[in-house]
Amino acid sequence: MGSAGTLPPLQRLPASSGTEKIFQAYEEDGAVIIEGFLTESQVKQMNEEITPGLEQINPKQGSDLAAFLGTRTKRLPAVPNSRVFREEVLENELMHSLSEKILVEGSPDGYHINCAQVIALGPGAESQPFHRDQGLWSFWEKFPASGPEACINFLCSLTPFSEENGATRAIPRTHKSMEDLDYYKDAESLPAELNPGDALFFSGRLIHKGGHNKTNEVRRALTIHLCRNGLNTQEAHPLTIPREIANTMSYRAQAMFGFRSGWPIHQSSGNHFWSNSWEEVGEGLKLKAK
Ligand code: AKG
Repeated sequence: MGSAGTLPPLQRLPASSGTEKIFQAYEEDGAVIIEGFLTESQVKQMNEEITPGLEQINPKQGSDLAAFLGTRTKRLPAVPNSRVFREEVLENELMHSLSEKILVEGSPDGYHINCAQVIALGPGAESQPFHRDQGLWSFWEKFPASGPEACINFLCSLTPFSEENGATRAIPRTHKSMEDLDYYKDAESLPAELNPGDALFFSGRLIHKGGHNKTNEVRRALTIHLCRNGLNTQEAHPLTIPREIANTMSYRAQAMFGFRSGWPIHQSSGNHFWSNSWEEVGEGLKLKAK
């Protein structure tokens, strides 16, 4: 395994570089920093909106899952807690064009959100173990690295990310091999140092982890983790997001959380999955869309 000195640096591209250049960097390294993925005002508003919710929750304790999630780390669902997330961040066209390019091979494929949450890494939070996000669906780990992508992650910074405060750590190019995770136990990695609004965009195959927060600050991230339709999601969104909130969202945003039969809409194959007797599920539910 390469050392930090020999690892290729994480490429940084402004959001304005567009889908093709960002896709190319993602293909090369499995991860790329997208500068200015969120606007300054989105970051400011989101920070204001999530603060009361974060104050009311505590990190999980007392299980292997809690240890993985971080016993000093708070995780807050974004949809019910942030209007700017629902109305603006979810409409990010760069995020949708990359998702479509990577997660949709053809009709009737689609993509949706596995989880969208704020990750607030408290002072002293320990580093996570290295992992691949696709490991959520253990069978996907049996596919070769050349196979289709299960999921992708836009991990956005809501506060500055530094090596000291627990920036996400990544091992570039590990999306190209399917070594057992043990192989990376003591491997060198790079911190994704981000300004608020930047995103670390990475493959579900990339080896990464949340870093160790050695400071007294809280490091806040927003993870938008998207996966292929057909993969069950971590969060039971349509059962947990109140209908009144879903009614305020666009059709595409509703589809991201299972309130619609699918996205993108495939005219020829119709409502192939997650339907109501072949009808679009939101129609049957008389769901409004903005
Ligand atoms: C995870 O929880 O799966 C992560 O990779 C979190 C990364 C981070 O918080 O930097």
